[in-house]
This record gives sequence, C-alpha cells and structure tokens, in this order.
Amino acid sequence: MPRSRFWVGLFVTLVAGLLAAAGPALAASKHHSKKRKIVHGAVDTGGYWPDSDVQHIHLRFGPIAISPGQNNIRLDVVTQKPKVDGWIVGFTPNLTWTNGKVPPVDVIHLHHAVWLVNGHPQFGAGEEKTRVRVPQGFGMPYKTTDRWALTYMIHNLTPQPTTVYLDYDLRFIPATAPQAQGIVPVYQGGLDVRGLNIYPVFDVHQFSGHNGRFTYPTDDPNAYPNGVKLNQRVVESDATLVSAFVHLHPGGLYGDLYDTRVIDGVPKTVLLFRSRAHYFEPAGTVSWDVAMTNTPPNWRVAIKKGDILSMTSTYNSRIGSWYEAMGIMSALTTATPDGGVDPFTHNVAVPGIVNHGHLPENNHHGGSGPAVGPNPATLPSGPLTDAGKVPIDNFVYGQGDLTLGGSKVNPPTIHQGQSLTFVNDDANVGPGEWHTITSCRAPCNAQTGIAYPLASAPPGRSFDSGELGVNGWNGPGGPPVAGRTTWSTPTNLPAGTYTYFCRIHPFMRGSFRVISG
Ligand SMILES: [Cu+2]
Repeated sequence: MPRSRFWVGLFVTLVAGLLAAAGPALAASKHHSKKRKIVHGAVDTGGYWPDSDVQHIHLRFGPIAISPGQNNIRLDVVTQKPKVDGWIVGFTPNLTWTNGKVPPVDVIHLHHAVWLVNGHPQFGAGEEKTRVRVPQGFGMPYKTTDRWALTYMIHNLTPQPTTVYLDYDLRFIPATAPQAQGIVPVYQGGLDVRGLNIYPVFDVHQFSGHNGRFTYPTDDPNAYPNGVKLNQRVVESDATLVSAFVHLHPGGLYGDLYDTRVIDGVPKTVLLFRSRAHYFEPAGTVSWDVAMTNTPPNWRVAIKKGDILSMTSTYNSRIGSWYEAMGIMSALTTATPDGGVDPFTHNVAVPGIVNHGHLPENNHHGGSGPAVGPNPATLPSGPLTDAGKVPIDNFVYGQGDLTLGGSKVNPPTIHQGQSLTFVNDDANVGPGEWHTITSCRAPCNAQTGIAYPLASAPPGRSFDSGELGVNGWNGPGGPPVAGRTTWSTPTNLPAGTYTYFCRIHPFMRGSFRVISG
C-alpha cells in the first residue's frame, strides 16, 4: 500500500484519539500518570507508541500454493518471528502475491487467518485487515521460545492456481531497549460468538431478526442448544481492558462487547464498546470494502473478578442472506489491575476510531459492465428433468449455466413439488473444489465483483446448498463442507425462473425453472 495513505491514516487515528480524550469517562492508567498533560482542559491519557519508539519488522509467511477454487482451512507452524525477546505493540496483516502486490479481493480473498501463540489465538486477520495498535505503555510480551502457528483460510475465487504470502508488519520493542522499561503486559482475551472453534460461523437469513437487523446469538433461539453460552467468559481476576475491536463479514453492522456484574445481588449489564463496520462500498453494507472501528488509545476499563464479558454481532438482514458469517472480538487485557474506569459508574462505550481508509484491492465492485450471460427469464425452458440431476464439472453447472452456449444455457425445468438435484463432481479435485447453489436476485447476470452477486432473493424464493464437498478440515464432513456432494432444490418453490450463483466462485451463475401443473 502507498506509505502516504498509511501515514494519513495514522494521523487521523491519532487526532481522533486526542478528540476522544476529551470525554470525561476515560481515566489514565496509574502507571502512566507521568505522561499526563493538559490538552484543551482535558486529561490527555496518551496515544499509541510513537514510530520513533518502535522497530518495524516486516514478516512473510509462505509461499502458500493456492489451488483452483480453493477454500480450505489449514494449520501450519510459523517460523517467521522476531529474533529477540521483546514486546509486540502493533500488528498489520496483509495478503500478497509473490511479487509483493496485493491481489484484488474478488480474485483472492483472505477469509481469515489467526496467529496462535503457544496454542492461544493472539492476532487475527480478515479481509477488512484491521491494524492492531497497542496503547503506549503497554505491550504483548514476546519470547523467541514462543511457539507460533497459523490457521488460515484463503479463498481462490477463480479456477486458476496461484501463490500468495500472508504478510504481517510488527511494531516491536526489543526487551533490551530503554523504552521497554516498565511496559505493562497485555494479553489477548478475545471472544467469539461461536466460542473457540476452528470454523466459528453462523448463518444470517434474509428477513430474519428485527427491523432488518439480525443479532447473533440474541435473535437465534437455537444458537446454543445445550445451554452453554459460547459468546461469554468469566473474568478470573481484576484487570484492565485497553483495546477492543471486532471482526465481521460483509453484511455485518457492528459487534458489541458487554460486561455483566452482580451489584447488590442484582446482575447488571453494560455496553463497553460497539465496534462498527464503516463501509466505503458504494452499494452499502455488502462487501469487504470496509474498516472496523477500534477503541481509542486512551480507553481503559476496570473489570473485576467474577464479571462476565460477552459479545454479540449484528448483521443487515434486509439486504441479503450472509452465510458462514463471523463475529469475533479482539480484546487486550492486563493480567493485574492497571487503573481504568468503572463501567458501572461511567459510560465507557465511546465512539470508536475508523481503523483505516478504503483499500485499493477493493476497487472492483461488480454489478455493472458486460453481463456474464443472458437474462435467464428470457430463455426458453431447458429439458424437463423432474427428479433429474445437474452435474457440476470444472466450475460449470451442467445445464442452465449462464456461460454455456446453445441449448445448454436454457434453464433445466421441473414441475412444482419436484426437485432438481445438483451433484458436485469437482468435490474431490485437488484439496477439493467446493461449490454452492445459492439464490440471487434475478437476473443475476451482471459482472462479478466484491459487491455482486449477493445472496438475496424475494421472500419464499431463497435457498442455499451449503458447500458441496466431503473432505473438509480434519477429514470427512469437517468444516466448511456440508459433508455431501449433492443438493436438491426445495420442493415448495412457487412457479418461476430461479437464478443462483456459487458463493465460493461467484463468477459461476445459473438458473432453473419451476412450472405448475
Ligand atoms: Cu463454486
């Protein structure tokens, strides 16, 4: 990325942090009281570590060979680490080709990557590429003997193989540096609405929830069937929270961090922070052209032993369905109390700071330009195939694919009450080429991009097959695959022409038709 934008972003972040410091609710950590100074009548509680105090270490994990259409989950040991003990005070993830350029997000997509340190999630990255900045005075302890691993899912939206690296820029302070003196250690105490899980996802169905918004787990009565609330954890000892932000997927609006404490025998819950999705995407809340908000650098919240921290994540359910969505909260916390505001006496849920600006890899939005094929509604009916099968071979739906010529483009046709069965013959190619049949609003034939097509369809006409494949993570049936290679259309679809796409490879489009009688 151009350095100038980085500096502008950092400057905006710092200014926003100073503005936020004017709020009365935020108190300095006692450890850094010597850094206090008066700014416009308010207490300046400090910002991020200045550039002059930190080393910039650029690391690359890879090369990672990406097969055609890949969408699998992998776990690897990471040897690309700092060479000396010290403190990590910043982390900026990216995904690059071997030449260092960043692939467009509609070509190669970083679904997620989580860096595990000694078995615990420490850093994460999604396509929103949130940059972690640790407030000045704090740091994540690092030892050369720490064992690093990476679990990641990189998604090739094309049928061409490629090679990429996961890049990460560390802001680092060696243990021997003078500014390392007195650093207060902070640790990742994050939350996930699906708990600690190799593939923590849930589905958001269009029109679910309330008033066009669906909050997980609140709006899903079956979120935790055995009663264990995966979205919360009990605080084990008094501590201070110093940073928080959330990871969402397109469609996501915000993630909330709450604290519940029993006060005078009555449990009370307060919002600690709402991390909002700030979309640059012209089409709205629908793509990875987004940045999250993170807490200002002077945000300090005193939490107590026995508190219950919890989170929810909220999606826009008016505009589409969001399959395999996520809600993950990063929260840095001290091990022992280091000051901070009591959230039950003061509001700490201050507005966040937009983490970065628009990224050029999100420039291709789609939805216009030359159509990938004809409008299926205008096509004559294809073969009448009640209980028939449509094979999927080499990224093409065998009948009704919008890219096919001749009569093969015509929608396979069934009678109402019957169903058409799709069979993914690519499921076992390489590490697996997994496809979906997902309804999209007709005609669904515009150009592919990060914002098109969307999993939207009129009420009663939506469907999704899941990822058709059998060998997922850890063998048969593991995530993200559905554990089967076939899917049959619902038998209750009203008469009409149905358009669909593959969520994994959105250039794949097709249609089928239901007729009455
Ligand atoms: Cu596909």
